[in-house]
Amino acid sequence: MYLDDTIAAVATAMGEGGIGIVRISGSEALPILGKVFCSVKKSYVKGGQIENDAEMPDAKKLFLPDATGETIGLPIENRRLTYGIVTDNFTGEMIDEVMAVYMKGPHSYTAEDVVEIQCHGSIVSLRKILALVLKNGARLAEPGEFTKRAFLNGRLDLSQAEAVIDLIRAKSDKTFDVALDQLEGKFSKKIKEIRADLVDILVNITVNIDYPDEDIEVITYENLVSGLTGVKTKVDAMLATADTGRIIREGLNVAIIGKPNVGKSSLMNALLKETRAIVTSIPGTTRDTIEEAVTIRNIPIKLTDTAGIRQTDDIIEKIGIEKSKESFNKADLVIFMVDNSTPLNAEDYEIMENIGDRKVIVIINKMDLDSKVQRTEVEARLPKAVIIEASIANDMGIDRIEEEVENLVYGGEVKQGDSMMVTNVRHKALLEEASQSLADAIGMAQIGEALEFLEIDVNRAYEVLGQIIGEAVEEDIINEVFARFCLGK
Ligand SMILES: Nc1nc2c(ncn2[C@@H]2O[C@H](COP(=O)(O)OP(=O)(O)OP(=O)(O)O)[C@@H](O)[C@H]2O)c(=O)[nH]1
Ligand SMILES: [Mg+2]
Repeated sequence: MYLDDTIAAVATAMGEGGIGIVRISGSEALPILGKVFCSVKKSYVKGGQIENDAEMPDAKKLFLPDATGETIGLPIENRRLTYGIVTDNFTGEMIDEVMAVYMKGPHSYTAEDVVEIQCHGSIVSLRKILALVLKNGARLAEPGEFTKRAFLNGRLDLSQAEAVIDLIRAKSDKTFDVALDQLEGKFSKKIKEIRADLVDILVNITVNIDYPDEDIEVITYENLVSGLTGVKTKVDAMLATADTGRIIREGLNVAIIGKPNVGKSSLMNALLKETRAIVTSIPGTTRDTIEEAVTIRNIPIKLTDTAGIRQTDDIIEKIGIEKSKESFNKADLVIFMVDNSTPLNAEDYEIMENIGDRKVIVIINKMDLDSKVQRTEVEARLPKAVIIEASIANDMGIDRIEEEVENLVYGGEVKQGDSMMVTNVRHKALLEEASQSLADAIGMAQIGEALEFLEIDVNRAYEVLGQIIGEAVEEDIINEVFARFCLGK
């Protein structure tokens, strides 16, 4: 990591847009801007030549985009958008009309000097300006490097930096909210609170090990067990949100499964609110799996409609059915649909057998027709399933289905408004490790193990929690010990 060089990149999406932004960060950001940007009207610089400088106030002359060394133009003020022209300082060619802003470090995104050039959002303009900035000494930034610098410069902690990526990638309101809270530091604060609890315990342990003869509070195993258990409870409470968090972040994989002609594609269309899949009365209409993204009650969902599962000699249908089974295996949630107007048969039973213990919503569809299927027949085979009676073609039961999807995701534990959630697999793994270390430490305290052994596990928990927010470890514990106890020896 070379923090002393200056990096640049296009900060907006590479496509057609009203504006596009080239971002520069580092000590050379402002000098580079000075070489390529001139804050005067178009008429002043054309082809690098000053056409009419009569109106330019002398005192404010600052930048000149040609190689003559002369300066002209209004000075760039900190955090103030300035209108001007970007001109190639090597060839004199005018590139684009832009707005430029300079954000002096440390009050900038990266905590370094940052310059952003807003040009017309064409790939041509963006490429040319970026190339020019690079030619003037900046280095092309690596992916995420601006945020990495914000972290290395201490403006964001690690989990906040990760939240930036989540924010950018958020596809649903909920994902966005969770990431925003994480960026604001609510998540880090929680981790810091837990670590502060651990420091208290660690300090006690360390002092008792190193200075047993000093006149200090003697630690009891009873206290240790209760203290550590308190911390572990908090870690576990965070972990409990992780499954929901992952779904919120990555989306829930939902597969609609059933024998042919039960109404799977009709349900797909109803949930998408568009006619995406072909619906006909011919069994075997859907031959390939159809995947679509949809947001149901703020939950991002990958919805898959599948080919009806049955015995068939048709080669294409056979392949489709294989794919149905794959979707079934991958799904976080299975929606199993049966047709109320025909008695359950071997095909239905086989699918039910395969569902076994998995999360499932059973839809008894076509309730508008004469009943040939009893709820109890399904209950007998899938005692844990949520069963919904519906008539998709008549728009009945869709609400209930959406409601049950939501219930299953939130598991009744995490409330909608609660955005303090573990959404990141790295965080989840570290929290699990912390929880395990704490469990080990508690176990040792319960049987009165030597403090030295306990300390290793408590330290480990403290360390892995620190890794979540990217904090340096050992040193702060040491500092804390001496600050509190004034041992001074
Ligand atoms: N009476 C009635 N008919 C329905 C209902 N829902 C769907 N259908 C009809 O059932 C037939 C099959 O619907 P699809 O949605 O194509 O069924 P599918 O499960 O996707 O069928 P395959 O793709 O062949 O596996 C169509 O004629 C639908 O109009 C319902 O609630 N009531
Ligand atoms: Mg279909």
